[in-house]
Amino acid sequence: MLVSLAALNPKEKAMNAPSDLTTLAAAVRKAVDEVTITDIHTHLFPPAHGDLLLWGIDEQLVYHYLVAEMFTVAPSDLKPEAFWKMPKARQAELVWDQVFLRHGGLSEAARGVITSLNKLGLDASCRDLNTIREYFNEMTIEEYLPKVFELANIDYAVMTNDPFKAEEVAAWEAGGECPARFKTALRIDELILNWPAAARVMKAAGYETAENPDAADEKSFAEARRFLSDWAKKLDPMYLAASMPPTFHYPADDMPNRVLDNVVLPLAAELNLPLAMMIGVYKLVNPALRVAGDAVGIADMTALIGLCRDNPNVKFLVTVLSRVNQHELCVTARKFGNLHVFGCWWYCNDPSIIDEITRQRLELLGATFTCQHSDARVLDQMIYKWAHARTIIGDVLIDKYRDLHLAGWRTTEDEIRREVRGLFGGMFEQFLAK
Ligand code: RAT
Ligand code: ZN
Repeated sequence: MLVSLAALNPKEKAMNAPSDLTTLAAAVRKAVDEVTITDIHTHLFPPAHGDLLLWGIDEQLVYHYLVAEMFTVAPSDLKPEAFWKMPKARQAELVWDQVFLRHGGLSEAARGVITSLNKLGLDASCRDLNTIREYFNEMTIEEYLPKVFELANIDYAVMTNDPFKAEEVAAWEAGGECPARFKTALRIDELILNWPAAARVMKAAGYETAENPDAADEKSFAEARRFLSDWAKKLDPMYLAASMPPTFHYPADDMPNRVLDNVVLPLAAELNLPLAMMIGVYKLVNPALRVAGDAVGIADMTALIGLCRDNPNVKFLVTVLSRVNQHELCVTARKFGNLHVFGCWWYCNDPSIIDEITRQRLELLGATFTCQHSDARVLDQMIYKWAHARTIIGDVLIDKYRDLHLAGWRTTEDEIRREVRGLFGGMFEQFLAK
């Protein structure tokens, strides 16, 4: 007769746990390989949003991570201004030539393209971009979208939906279906960091917001709350989100703080919507590179302490860009139950850093955080970002379960699967439900 593990008492459970390190490691690897992932932060869009949803080999090659890399080796007569004017196919060819053919494709972003092609069944070793393009030319998004989600084994991906971007607003206004595979997040960088521009957008949409920060009074803030709340009704977002510069301080006497205190935080509390903050980006340090021109800086983590402490009724989802800030982030999360740590963001999404950060987080927080998000801008990237993440995070977890086993604890396969799902999306959902 089959005995359900759930029906066993704790001692019986432990007796059913893997008893040697090889079986334990195999159970952890299997759990990580098979877990269904919730991708909590991406830049993808529903197919109904047309060109906003990027996919295919040329889009993969012009990913800003690779464009920045290409410019580190491109001939000096290739100027960014000229590059941006080229057709996308030509830009992609330049990246293929410079990054892969001439310089070996060793970076994480370059390897990622190869992993995605490989998992799709394509042979990148042919080195012929046109042959690879044929596969995508024959593909429709209706076929491709489910294929990618299935290959990556993702239940749903959270988008980044910016009500301050005209093209995104137009796409929502045009209606069209949003598949259940996509959930929304309301992006509000502009509101927090560039009040005059945000006020102009809100005003044009019929809200009475004064552009001049000095003239922004309670009326303007109430209108901004109404704007956000109307968008929240329209999109039903999972959270509000913004990326912040390393120079962000809280509390402080500046406009971002006034907007946070008068608009964002009260609304987040009222709607029980977490505020996702991605902290540590210096935008456009090299403006000519456009979206590829952002850099990293060490942030003031007392700002996060202030936010969590002074706003106990608001939940914060936080990731930081600087490797230096990772340890402080973990310690802060140990102090505040309204803070959930997620992802190895952007310049931290590299195997060596994911390995280090994930170990540190497990050691300080246990399996209570969200270990990764893809940040995919191109649909195909979900394939490699998650394939690579599964491998590294699996390696780390095998070590951590081994250490625990050697200390004398016995973990069942059910428990391993529970914790792994928690790390790959379950804890995020639990935090949201808090
Ligand atoms: O990681 C990235 O692709 C960045 O360009 C940003 O999009 C960042 O993730 C963000 O959401 O601001
Ligand atoms: Zn992002």
